Amino acid sequence: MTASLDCLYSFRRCPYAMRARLGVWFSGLQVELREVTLKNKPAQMLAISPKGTVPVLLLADGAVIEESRDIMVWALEQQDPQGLLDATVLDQANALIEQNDNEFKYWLDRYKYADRHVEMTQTEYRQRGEAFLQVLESLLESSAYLLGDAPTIADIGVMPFVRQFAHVDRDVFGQLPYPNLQRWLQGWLENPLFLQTMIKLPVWQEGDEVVVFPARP
Ligand SMILES: N[C@@H](CCC(=O)N[C@@H](CS)C(=O)NCC(=O)O)C(=O)O
Repeated sequence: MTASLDCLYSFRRCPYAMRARLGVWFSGLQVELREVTLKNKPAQMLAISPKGTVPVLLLADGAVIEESRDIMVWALEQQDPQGLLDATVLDQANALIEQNDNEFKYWLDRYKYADRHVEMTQTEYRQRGEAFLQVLESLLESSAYLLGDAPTIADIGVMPFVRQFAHVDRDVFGQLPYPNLQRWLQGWLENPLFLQTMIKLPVWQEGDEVVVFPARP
């Protein structure tokens, strides 16, 4: 039965892979999960997606989806029991994900690896990234999630990146004036469903037993 599962190549700590796993989790679907290491990507993954980034989803019919955003949408368009693709806020959700991917990620990388980008100081990089955090903070002032009282694709699409930003220096993040964002992030980090998407797996090798994700009773 598992032979027909769609197959997700993933890397536990990659924020793009996290959002893909969250999309699958919220859809209620199950996939085969293959944990990879970026230093030694499996030939099977590179054969279907030569650009060599994770996540990559190989569908049972042979089609390949190689962008994390498309994987979230693919999963949720099939099944969306919690309404993450809520049509009334979808444009806003897409705009937030675009700002995350095109702008925030740029400053996040420089904040995280400031020693490799000497044009500005780490503090300046952090402050540039905070422009996006301020947008999120103002949204979270009036609701539990970014676009209302329930999670949407915007929450799962940006949360792994905010998490990474916070983890650059947790003390600094804790002192920033974003109490609602901190509450929202903490809620995700403690959420059993998120912990389930962060389960540690051995690196996949041909011939391994299939790992079904998420494991559902
Ligand atoms: N646009 C891609 C970006 C994915 C991406 O850049 N993933 C990183 C890991 S977080 C990666 O695979 N990098 C390749 C490498 O480090 O060799 C997506 O959304 O899926």
